[in-house]
Amino acid sequence: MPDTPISTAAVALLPAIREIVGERGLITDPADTAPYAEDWRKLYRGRTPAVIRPANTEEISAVIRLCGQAKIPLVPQGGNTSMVGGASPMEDGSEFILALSRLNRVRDIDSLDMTMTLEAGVTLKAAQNAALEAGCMLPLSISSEGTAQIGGVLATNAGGNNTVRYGNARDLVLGLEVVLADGEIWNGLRRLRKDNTGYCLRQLFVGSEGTLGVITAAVLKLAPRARETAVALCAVADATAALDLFGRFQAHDAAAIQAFEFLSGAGVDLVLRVIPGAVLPFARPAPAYALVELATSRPDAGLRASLEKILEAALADGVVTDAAIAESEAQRGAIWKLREEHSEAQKRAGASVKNDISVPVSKVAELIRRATVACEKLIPGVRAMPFGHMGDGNIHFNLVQPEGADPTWFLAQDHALMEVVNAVVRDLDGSFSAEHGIGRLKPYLMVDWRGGAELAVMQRIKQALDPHGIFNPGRVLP
Ligand code: 2HG
Ligand code: ZN
Repeated sequence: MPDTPISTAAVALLPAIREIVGERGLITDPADTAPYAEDWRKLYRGRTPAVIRPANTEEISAVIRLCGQAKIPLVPQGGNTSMVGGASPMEDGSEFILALSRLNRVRDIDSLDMTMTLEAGVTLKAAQNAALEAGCMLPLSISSEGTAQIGGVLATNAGGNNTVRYGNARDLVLGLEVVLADGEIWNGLRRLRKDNTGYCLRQLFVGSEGTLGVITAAVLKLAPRARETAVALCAVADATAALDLFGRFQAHDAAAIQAFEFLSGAGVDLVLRVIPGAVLPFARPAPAYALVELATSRPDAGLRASLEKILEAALADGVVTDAAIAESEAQRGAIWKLREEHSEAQKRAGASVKNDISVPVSKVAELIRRATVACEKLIPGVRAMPFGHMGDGNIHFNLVQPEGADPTWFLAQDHALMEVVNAVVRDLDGSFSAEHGIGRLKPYLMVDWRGGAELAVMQRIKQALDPHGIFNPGRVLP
């Protein structure tokens, strides 16, 4: 822990903040603030004078007004599941954490409008369940959905497993309520499918990672609930074969593809080794796997039959070497477990460097092949475990430290590894941050990747909306 003093200016503000949020809304004991100040990956151990937990939008507005006047920065935080330190305070104790978790009401669900209005602190899982109870579906699914909260999901424009069909969080947002830097509340909770009235403000806040305003509530689009789902795990020789398989599903019935995920053999082996209860549904491990989920809201769509037909043809053509179709909810869960436990398994295997990258879908196999060669050349023994959302072109090109290597040494190689991976990404017209955002980890890359007019416009927007730099300073923009 650094021993610089916690910001005295921030501490001086605490009595006034306590007046607004009450005793229940303020955590100041360092033992209690510590879990909020550390990120999920334990890469950032920050400090904060206090975690502020307002009970409603009005309290947030009053707190922000106060912090704006005193120019004390705030780090908005939802479920604290960021992969890039976007919700972690700095080490110098200069920033408050603004936790949204007490704003946890689903305000309204309308199954004719197919919308839900909910507050920022509702977990994604709770939102999904509420939609299901109303006979609809919230079609956003990420591995951290049990903990991640709607505010953070929107502020980071989360993507996840269903982007191939429904787009990212951005594509599901119809309206927002946001507290601005001067404390004003913008109520943009409209439920309209068409609304061409000037600039689309809500989309400015989605993906801004808490640097432009604090999202306190949202209206999300819902989808019809699936009547039939079919899931299969397919053993393949490599990413090229997986992409071939994706093309076959797309050609047959693109609209039925709910998720199409790629898994490396090394990644699945690791899950099987370190995650209790993980089971491979094949007699032998394969070099790689594709996980496909089809879903439809149409009755009698014959999904299972089309899944079998496509897999039979792919087996006959040698594109797939083995396939396991889930026969029950339990089997479906077991297949998804092999996918969803990748992050946890990699965390248990020591230090890892994450590259959350995207390329045009047609280039995914080339990306994996070239980036693997480049990383193995740079660090012999490094364990490339690419996985993720092949159907939308987003791969988590994660690198686990060589067996027995010093984790601190390996983590110090992160920029070098990211550089060789990003050189391939750039060559393939991709992005260095597909769905996890920029956070504290990657602002330095913005100059090179988004320099010139694009970065200049972003900086002007930041200056206009947050003139005193109180919202998540130093994140996103360099
Ligand atoms: C996922 O797709 C998440 O599971 C996390 O985006 C990916 O751990 C990762 O790198
Ligand atoms: Zn992902």
